[in-house]
Amino acid sequence: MKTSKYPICKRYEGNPILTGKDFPPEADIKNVFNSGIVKYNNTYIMVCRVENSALVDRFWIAESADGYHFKPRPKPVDLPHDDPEFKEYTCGMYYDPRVTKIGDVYYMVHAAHSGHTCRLSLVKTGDFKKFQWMGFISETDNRNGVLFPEKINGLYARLDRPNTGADTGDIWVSYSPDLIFWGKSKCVFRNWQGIRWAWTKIGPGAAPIKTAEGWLTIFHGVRTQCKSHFVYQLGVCLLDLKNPSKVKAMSEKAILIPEELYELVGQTPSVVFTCGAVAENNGEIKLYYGGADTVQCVATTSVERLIDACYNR
Ligand code: BMA
Repeated sequence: MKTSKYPICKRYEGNPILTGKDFPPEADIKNVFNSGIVKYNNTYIMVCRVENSALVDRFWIAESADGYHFKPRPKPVDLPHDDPEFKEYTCGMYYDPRVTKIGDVYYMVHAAHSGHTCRLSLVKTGDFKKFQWMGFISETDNRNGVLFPEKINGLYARLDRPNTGADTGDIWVSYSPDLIFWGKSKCVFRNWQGIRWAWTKIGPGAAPIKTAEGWLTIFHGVRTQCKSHFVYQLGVCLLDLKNPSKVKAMSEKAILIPEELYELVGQTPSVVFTCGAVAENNGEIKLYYGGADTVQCVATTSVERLIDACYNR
């Protein structure tokens, strides 16, 4: 295997950037991780996944001017807890929001969990003050979905991970004329294709970033270690711009693996998991990720470095 002297991702020395202690004490937040992120009017808006000690999940917005120091708003996002359909399929559990800007609208695909297992659900906002729930956009057994930032061949597009068996799954692409009805689904790649460290399951992470080389796509890959526990790492690939079911290149190596204490120790040990990244105008990428399902972290890399990684340079 070829090796580069440059690390692919550099962890921020102030990690973790958010923990439960940063939220108002009365909210009793224990864990904050796997948050969505987007830049809105020069402010970094993080849609945090937070959990309290009763294991109730909420989305809670935290804002930052520099992408590293975040201040949570006084209250969590108000999603329609009382909508009968929303209630039937969420039982108070919704998580892993992935935010994508399409035109002037910000869409958030997230997992919603109930006795019916997990479905993808869609929320939209124009200003991060009012949120509109648009409905469920998958059947059960699908918990990782992310929208592309623009239509492809006239249709909205998304990557997701329908489970293809007990605790296994591959990355698929689907298309939609209206973001609600999805079809033309194709498998993009399977958990054993191209990478040796993700034989259990793979799923999309951050919204794909458009580059001249293709859609730069950061994903998670999971392996079952010693038959007992999952290890979650992050990988990167380039998908064809016009036909994202085609993988143009993929890094053999993981771009981030659990190594620091805050990634190895927590409510789920050995997990780095991303729901979002910000690509800056100068080519830098801030990659936001959850550590051990407990804390929120960030690392930096660049479009150029990730494209090199995809070609194993
Ligand atoms: C996945 C998701 C993530 C979580 C990860 C590791 O299936 O549920 O929310 O971070 O497992 O536990």
